[in-house]
Amino acid sequence: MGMRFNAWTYNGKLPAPVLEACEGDRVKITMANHAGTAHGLDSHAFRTSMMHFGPVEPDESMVLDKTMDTPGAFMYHCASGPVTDLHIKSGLYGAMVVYPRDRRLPAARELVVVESAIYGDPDPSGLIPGTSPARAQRNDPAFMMFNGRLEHETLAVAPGERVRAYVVNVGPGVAAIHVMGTILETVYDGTAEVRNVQTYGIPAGSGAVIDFIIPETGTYGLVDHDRLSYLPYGMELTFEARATASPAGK
Ligand SMILES: [Cu+2]
Repeated sequence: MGMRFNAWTYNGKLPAPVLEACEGDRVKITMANHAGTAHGLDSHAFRTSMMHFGPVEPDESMVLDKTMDTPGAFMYHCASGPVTDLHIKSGLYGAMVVYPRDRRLPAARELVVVESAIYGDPDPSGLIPGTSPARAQRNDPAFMMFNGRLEHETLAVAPGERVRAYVVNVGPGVAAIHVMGTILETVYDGTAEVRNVQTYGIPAGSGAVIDFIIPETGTYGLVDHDRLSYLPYGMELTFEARATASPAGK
């Protein structure tokens, strides 16, 4: 049985569209509120007064305008005063990637992974009508997911290929990112670089860039090792390495 969720969205997408910029770029984001209640937009990539993040009333818009000075995988989300938590948990979140300007990272097959949760229960038809405020307040998800979906196509990779995941954790809790079948070769977290870790913790509201190398033909799975109970719901990104696939950038 498929499940559907009446999400609140930016641009009709769950998660919201990936925003991409380079370090040193001047970025201008206009958020027009077409909904019936006040919303905002807070990107963690910005160093600016939080008063610029909204909220704005229905039929009004706001503009964020700033030069990006820090590369990384950042969360962005609704900012609506005291009700912000409920707005985020209803679907108003996404990833913003700021690429380094001068530093060239090794060629890799890249993907964005946004971890988040649904805080509502499906009716008999499989429809989750909205976020349960009680569940949201308890940080008590009905289930969790990657990239707003419970079903994922297997990703084809090649033996020896480097994969780079821009991971953003919306929450709740710390995402324990692990790739079954390999070791995380490099994790970029702020200016820190960690090498050869089995699992990397990303707290709610944060992100990291995670490189791993596919060691040989076979099957690999990116999971949250603390959320393996959601595996039956499809909370895994699977990589299939066949000898015939060609690596990215080659
Ligand atoms: Cu909102």
